[in-house]
Amino acid sequence: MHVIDSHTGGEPTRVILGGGPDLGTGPLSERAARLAEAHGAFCRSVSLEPRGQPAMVCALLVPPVDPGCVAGVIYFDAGAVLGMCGHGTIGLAVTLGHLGRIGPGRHRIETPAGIVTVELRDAHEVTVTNVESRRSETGVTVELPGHGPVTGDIAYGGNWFFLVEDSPVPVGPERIPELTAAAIALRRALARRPGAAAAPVDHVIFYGPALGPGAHSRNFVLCPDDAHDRSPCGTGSSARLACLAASGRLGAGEEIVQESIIGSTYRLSWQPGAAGGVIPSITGRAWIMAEARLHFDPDDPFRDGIRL
Ligand code: PYC
Repeated sequence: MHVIDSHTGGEPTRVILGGGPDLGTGPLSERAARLAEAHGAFCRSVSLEPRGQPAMVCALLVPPVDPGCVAGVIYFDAGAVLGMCGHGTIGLAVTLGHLGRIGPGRHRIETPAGIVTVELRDAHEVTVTNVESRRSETGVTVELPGHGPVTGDIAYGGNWFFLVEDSPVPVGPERIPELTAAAIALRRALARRPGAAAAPVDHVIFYGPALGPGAHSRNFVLCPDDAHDRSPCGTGSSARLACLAASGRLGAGEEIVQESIIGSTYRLSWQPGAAGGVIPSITGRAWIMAEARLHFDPDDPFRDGIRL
């Protein structure tokens, strides 16, 4: 299996160029559902240790339905198949540029959540124009054992997020174990809410004060596999833009800088969407790290990955 690894603001993306499962044809949302239902062992074998690493997000290239797209892609981590992935799309654009498959300029990419646009600005910098994003609920309060009530918004940015502005744990790299435990407990509590199936939250974001000059805030993002995003999270930033726009705190075209838990940054802005939400723009930088062929020896006791 031929893969190229990159990182976007510290968050890894493994682009699978060939050798993945046959998902048939049809809409990418259906092919993504097939991947989730029938190929869990494949997803874990590529993303988990020893071949992968805890934060790994994989990008399986598939033929797009729309001939105007340069690629179709289905993202997954060890815990879930994702609707979209912002850092992964930045990594994918840089990888396609590295391969000479795209040049500088704008290109369309098909994902299970819809068609997104990438603008490859140079070898590293990419702006993603994401699918329309929206806040679905505001002021949702859930009980977090050991901390008390925690209030946040539920929003869609290509994946579903619970966004907590008043973090129950200070947002800093030295608090990652507590942030992770709190976010997992909140996600569990949210899953028990009536109506949870309509907005199946699998990512949780806590916000705290930015450390860098000029940045809007710093975040901690819990992903479906319980790893935290090292980047500011593209789909999470899209959900954040939808919340800021809905509460009148950020106007169309205004730009903010979002910091990740490790201090890497995205530049963010939005334009009005056709359905009343926002069309997010996310600008970030990615670097190629490795090009490899993965081997799956039938005698390898850890061929399908190590589940800790
Ligand atoms: O950048 O959208 C993102 C993302 C989702 C999960 C990890 N990164």
